[in-house]
Amino acid sequence: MQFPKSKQLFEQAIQLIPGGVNSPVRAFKAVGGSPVFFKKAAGAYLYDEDDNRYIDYIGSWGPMLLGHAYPKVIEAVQKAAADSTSFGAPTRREVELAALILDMVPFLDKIRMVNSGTEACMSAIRLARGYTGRNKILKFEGNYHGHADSFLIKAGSGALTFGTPSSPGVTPGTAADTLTARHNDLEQVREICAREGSELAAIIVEPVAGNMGCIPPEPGFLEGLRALCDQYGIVLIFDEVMTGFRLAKGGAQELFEIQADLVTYGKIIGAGLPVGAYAGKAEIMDKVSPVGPVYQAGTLSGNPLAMAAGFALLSEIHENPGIYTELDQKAAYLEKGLREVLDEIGEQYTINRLGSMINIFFGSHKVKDYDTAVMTDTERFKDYFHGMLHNGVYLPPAAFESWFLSNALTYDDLDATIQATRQALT
Ligand code: HOZ
Repeated sequence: MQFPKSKQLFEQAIQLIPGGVNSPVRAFKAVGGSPVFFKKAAGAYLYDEDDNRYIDYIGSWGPMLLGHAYPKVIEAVQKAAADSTSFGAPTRREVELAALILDMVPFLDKIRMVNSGTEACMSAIRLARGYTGRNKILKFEGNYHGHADSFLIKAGSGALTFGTPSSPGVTPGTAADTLTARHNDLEQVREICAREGSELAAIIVEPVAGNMGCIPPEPGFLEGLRALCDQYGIVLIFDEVMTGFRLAKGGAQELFEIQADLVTYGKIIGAGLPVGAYAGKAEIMDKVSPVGPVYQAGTLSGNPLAMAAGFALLSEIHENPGIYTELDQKAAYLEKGLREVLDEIGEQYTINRLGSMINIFFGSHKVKDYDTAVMTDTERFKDYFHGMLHNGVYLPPAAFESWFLSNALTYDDLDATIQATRQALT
């Protein structure tokens, strides 16, 4: 496979954009080489500027649950665009999407649309602080909640990949208000709460971590967080930017039957357009301006294109809940095939999977938190990544990212991925 046009574009891009990219993980720094530039995608396939085709396992980091350029989504966006791309005033589409989400997800009374997952998480902790009158929050090592200052403390995703999990530019004062605990370590959370529980406004967690690879919760972890939040009057926030509508119609709350106080969403509620939202109990949400004193605003919030796209995608899911079984079956098939190949060639590995979130870690130890994720063999992942790329499979260009399957993948695609794995690693 050759990438001359991508290489040329990257050379141009690095003169114009820091690192040549608008989001760090895309730069391929974690895997080496030069990033691929894409020009289009359809269903399960990506096409680069050099007309190479790839089976896609990123799905724009989650939202392409039904595949790229899903016809009903495209039609909805085109129709909405013809009516204007932005109003900065209320529209019917915001009400329709809000109603649909609140209908699909259990335990939510009200929702506020914003423009990204970062904004959603940033607004959710401000709201938790305003609601409780407390300043501190607790997050988990290797969890990534976007790039707002409060979250760039032991963060996952690109921050972890590039060795800057706690970023310069975050003031000591802000950092002091963010406590961290080991993911999946309820005992440590218990100790922190015993010490500082009455000062904690929120505990925020990725219910299935996806930004240090895929890490499902240990039994009792999420339940334990719920109980501690109840005991100490702390707002429990599920960051469902990755898990929302991906693991179940009602996200992690439905899957684990645990009620969070607030949940945050990102790109999937706009079918990949720039959007986010935070939602929860009316008692808390009614503290948001203009009904309450906690301020948050935005001209692009509730953007009509994003609302139309999200409504089309989520309606499709709502009407066809069997999608989750199909996705789970496909992911299970892929997992089984990958295990067979990896065992056959004697590779040391761990596969973590929950529903359509999955990834391979190289190294044989269990991966359940930040420390065990960073112990994995990232050099081996680099070989694997490039081998897969050359065999027409596009994986996340970093070891510490979950893969996301789409229901557009066929069993032939999954077989091709399993075969590519054999070729990439032998
Ligand atoms: N932080 C994202 C993955 N966890 C990557 C965003 C992007 O590069 O689009």
